Amino acid sequence: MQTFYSDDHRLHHGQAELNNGQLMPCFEKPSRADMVLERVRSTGLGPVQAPEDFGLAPIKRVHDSQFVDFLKGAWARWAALGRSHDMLPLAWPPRRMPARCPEDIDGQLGYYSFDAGVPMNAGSWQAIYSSAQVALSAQARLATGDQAAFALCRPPGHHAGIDYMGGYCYLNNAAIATQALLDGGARKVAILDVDFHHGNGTQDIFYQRPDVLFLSIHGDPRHEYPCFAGYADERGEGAGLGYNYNYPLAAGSDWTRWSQALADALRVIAGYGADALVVSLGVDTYKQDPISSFKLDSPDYLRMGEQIASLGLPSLFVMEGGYAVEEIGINAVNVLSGFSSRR
Ligand code: OKP
Ligand code: ZN
Repeated sequence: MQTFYSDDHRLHHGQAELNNGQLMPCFEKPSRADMVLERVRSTGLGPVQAPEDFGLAPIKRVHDSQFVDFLKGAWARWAALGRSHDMLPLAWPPRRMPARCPEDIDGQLGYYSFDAGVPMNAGSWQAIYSSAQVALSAQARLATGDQAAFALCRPPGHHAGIDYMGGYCYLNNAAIATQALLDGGARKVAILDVDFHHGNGTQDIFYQRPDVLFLSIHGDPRHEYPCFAGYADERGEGAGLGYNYNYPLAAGSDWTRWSQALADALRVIAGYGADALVVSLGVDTYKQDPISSFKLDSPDYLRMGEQIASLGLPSLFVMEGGYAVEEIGINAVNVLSGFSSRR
């Protein structure tokens, strides 16, 4: 299996985030991707390649054009105010407040986000853009007949919606790649999100569409981030009704419980008749993850990969979360190795 990766991710390095009321160093840090890359190399998973540049057009196929232009130009506007520290949003419209787009950068940061977990520095846009190109490049391997590819994306993407960022995510890499598969001839694509957190952005992007089946296994939003989406009764809307599946699980869920949800999700995917599968691969379900509450262990990720392989679908793995940095490489590559052992 080929891995796509760009060093550009290192240009993005947020200083701080709020966690349980405390300002803390960002959990989403450059060493995460470095550790996964190191494991890809040391296990001999396959060649590592730099991404091609597909430009902004495939990004704007799923994201609002003004939102993308805002992200691209935000740092220059921030810096023009004499600010050199991280850019962060501050205010959001609650119920009944008219959500008109303000004119200044501070107001627009709130307009185009749903939380404050999105620090940006001078190099962030380049990292965000390259992360999307990594996903697009890996997707292109499937389009030319490869059975699998790994997009080692950073920053991650599954919380980013049509016109908003949030939760360490700016552009939705998995959604951009999914749309590119469809534009390249796939008729139907399934997205399986195994990150600990609900993929609210991916759900948002495809909620009204029957050509993308979205399934997410995650911590119950009654108790876990992103707090406002991920309930089992969110089933899609309009033409998309019936093509969205959420599996909220209780804190403490281990492989026995988690794999029951996986089995159901795989059954649904098998019945859908997809031409390809995109996996939003977060490994923050790991027992030692510092911001999550599931109890998966490293060997469980081998089983996860094997069971995903049983679908027999061309599969694109897109890196999302995972914050136990010491084990992130072992766990992520275990999924890929498990998959490869069955194909
Ligand atoms: C991004 B991805 C919990 C804090 C949660 C945001 C988490 C973003 C996760 N105390 N903060 O889905 O891994
Ligand atoms: Zn996560």
